[in-house]
Amino acid sequence: MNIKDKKISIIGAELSGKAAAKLALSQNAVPFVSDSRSDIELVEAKAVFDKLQIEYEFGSHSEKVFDCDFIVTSPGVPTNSVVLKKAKEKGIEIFSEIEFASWFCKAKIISITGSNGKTTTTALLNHVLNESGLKCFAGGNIGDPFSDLVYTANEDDFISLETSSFQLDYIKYFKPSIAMILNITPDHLDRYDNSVENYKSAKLRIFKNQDSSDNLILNADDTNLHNVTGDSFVQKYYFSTKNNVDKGAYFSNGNFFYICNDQSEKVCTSSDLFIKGEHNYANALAVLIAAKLIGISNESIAEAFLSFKGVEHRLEFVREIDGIKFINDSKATNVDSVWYALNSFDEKILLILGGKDKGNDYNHMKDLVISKVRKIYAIGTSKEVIYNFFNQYVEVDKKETLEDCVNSGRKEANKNEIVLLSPACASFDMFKNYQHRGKVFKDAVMSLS
Ligand code: UMA
Ligand code: ADP
Repeated sequence: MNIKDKKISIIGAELSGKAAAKLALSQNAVPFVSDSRSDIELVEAKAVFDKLQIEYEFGSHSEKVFDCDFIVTSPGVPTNSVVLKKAKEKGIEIFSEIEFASWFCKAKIISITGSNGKTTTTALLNHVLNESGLKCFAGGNIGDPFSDLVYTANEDDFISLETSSFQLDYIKYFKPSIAMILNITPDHLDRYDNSVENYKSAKLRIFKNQDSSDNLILNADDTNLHNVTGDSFVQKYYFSTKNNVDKGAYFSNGNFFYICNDQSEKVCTSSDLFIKGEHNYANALAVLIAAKLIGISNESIAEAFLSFKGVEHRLEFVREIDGIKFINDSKATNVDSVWYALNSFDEKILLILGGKDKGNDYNHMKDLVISKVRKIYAIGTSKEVIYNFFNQYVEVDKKETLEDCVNSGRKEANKNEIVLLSPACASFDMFKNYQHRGKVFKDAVMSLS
């Protein structure tokens, strides 16, 4: 794609915006970055743009935004924001940052989406490929913007690309050689007019440009992913932790199997996988299919599964004191991920729940809470909703801070019980992000005597 001298307006000056602006510059285009936040909040971006002599405006989106050939938008900018609505009215094409980056990507893209498990799966796939001697880069929603990766990744390399629904909202030609949809459960409904269908449609866009030379990996256990491919010619593979599948991978009697052309083979066993829980078997099965399609040996897959120790803030063991385990699952920002967290333990749990609610339906986790949770500590702006919903089933204490929850958990948990931060909500009401929330939790746990 030749974008020399094209005027590109970039919305958002955080990770995606900075990376897209640098990429545009490297292609001899003329980027202009616009962010609605003030320069006091964007000190780092200002320094980057000043150094590279990239033009920008902070504080609001002026009419200058619309004086361009096209717009590249950051994932966090809502589709119904004034700036994007105006651009649409004016007939200006809008592309997401991953769409833009894909124009310049020589490496093979493996794009991973889903409501839960994206980061774990992206990181595990990256690990398996690198451990087996291939060159793979992980990026996208996981943290390093796709635009930053395209310089170093060559034709023979791979990009393990965590892809959010926000990033898929504005794709046009984006065409991964392998795509995965891990699951679809309600999340981010505040961004999709409270419509699960709208949210699902965004996720399904991942394979919209794939053809018979590409592969799509789907979760057979998720009814939301049944009969979704319509008349697409993409090669379909399925994974299941519950039943056998005709083509793809499944988990049975403690073993991981791969099946293709009616030939089924055992690849490895559950003891080869360090990360635990049924949800991680599902993530591993999706990775296994991609690895087999790429031609990685069963031995290499098994070895890499064992040496992958998981990702911070996902059911992360923090400390054990007097037989009480403290687990950080700060990344559990929706009800489904908490369901899987609760399902992963046999012990009784004191659960820290709450934050910024994105439209949760707590009915889905009610039964597991009744059977596994002894007490809930409710925090954040959703604490009243949580109290009102769960108080009839289990004891709920409303707390002001995460430190209060940790201190109470230490006092009130018995030996062989778990204090689990798995909040089912976003963190932004009390913290910078989920990483910050997880760190505050871990610091509080580490300072317990
Ligand atoms: N902004 C405007 N105008 C608006 C709205 C926002 O200028 O109308 C500006 C904000 O002032 C801000 C910038 O846009 O400065 C923020 O953009 P952003 O939120 O997209 O920030 P990035 O740093 O570019 O982060 C994004 C992803 N963020 C979101 O999707 C919300 C990061 O995923 C991702 O790691 C990063 O790109 C690199 O690819 C984070 C996330 O929370 C981790 N993702 C969601 C999730 O995982 O659930 C989808
Ligand atoms: P994402 O990037 O999609 O948010 P993560 O790998 O960061 O996914 O995990 C987010 C949360 O969901 C964590 O609490 C984790 O334990 C849980 N989780 C991981 N994989 C799955 C899965 N396949 N299904 C449901 N929950 C999962």
